[in-house]
Amino acid sequence: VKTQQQEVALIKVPFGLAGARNGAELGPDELITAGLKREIASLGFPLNREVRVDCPAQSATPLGRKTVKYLNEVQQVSEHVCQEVASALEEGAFPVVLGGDHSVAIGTLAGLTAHYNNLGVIWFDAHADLNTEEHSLTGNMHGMSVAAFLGHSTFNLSQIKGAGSFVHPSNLVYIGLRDVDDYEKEQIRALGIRAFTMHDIDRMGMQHVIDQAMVIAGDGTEGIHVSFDMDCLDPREAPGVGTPVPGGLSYREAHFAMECLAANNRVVSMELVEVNPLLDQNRHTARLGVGLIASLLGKSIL
Ligand code: EXY
Ligand code: MN
Ligand code: MN
Ligand code: MN
Repeated sequence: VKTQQQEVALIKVPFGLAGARNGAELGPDELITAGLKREIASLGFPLNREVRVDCPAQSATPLGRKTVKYLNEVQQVSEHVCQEVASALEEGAFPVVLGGDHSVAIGTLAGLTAHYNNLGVIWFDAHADLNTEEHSLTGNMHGMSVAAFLGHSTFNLSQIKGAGSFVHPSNLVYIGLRDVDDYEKEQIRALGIRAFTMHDIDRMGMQHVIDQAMVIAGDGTEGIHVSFDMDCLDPREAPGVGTPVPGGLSYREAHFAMECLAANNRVVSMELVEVNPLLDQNRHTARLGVGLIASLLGKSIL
């Protein structure tokens, strides 16, 4: 369990241009309104900083299919997120990055790799986010973040000022996959990435999955980053996401995973993305997100 003295750096990234629908840019404020700071304070963590990364508004970038949308905007936001994450880590804080669509992970990983030479990543998602500019069927960059930090897309960590080296695919683990493009399936096989799909979770249970995930992401690394896309949850639990896919994690499976990760002192940062208040019902998804962050930070039932 993390020491209660460690500071939490809250990094809000109200950026939604790389997603499939409008609304993810409202995610950080929604999570704050749903009580995130109260939860963090009641767990005893002082705030290292609470920053809001300046995010560009919609521009005139062409929106044609197979065109990468908003590349310049993603690059600009990634550099700002990178600086905040790296500076929080220098001060010994635990970054909690609030999206925004999942492209914000590119900046988070840039900042993390600036600090850690070898990093493990546990990626909770219905999707693999492993497309490149040429292979994406939508041009939405939230579906390309993993390719960017592995170094497989043209736009990748090496184009972000201050970023460190690429993450090694053997230290990446997926949990919750159920909507994967053909190209992404080929890549997962070719790179030997460990992926626990919904089928695997059904078969072996979350306890076994999370135990293995911590071993893989922790193997030879200096820390583990948890990237949590709210669409890993079943849409009945988390309706407020831009790209819902039926058949996802239950409330308890997701919380149990976070509780197990909290008990592992290798976790060095977390991000929670793709909360879309415009599609939510009664702030349900944001409240669930707050509960999951609290569980990862060590909140227990008793
Ligand atoms: N694979 C699809 C695409 O590349 O557009 C869907 C990606 C959805 C990505 C969401 C954030 O996880
Ligand atoms: Mn500083
Ligand atoms: Mn995602
Ligand atoms: Mn997703």
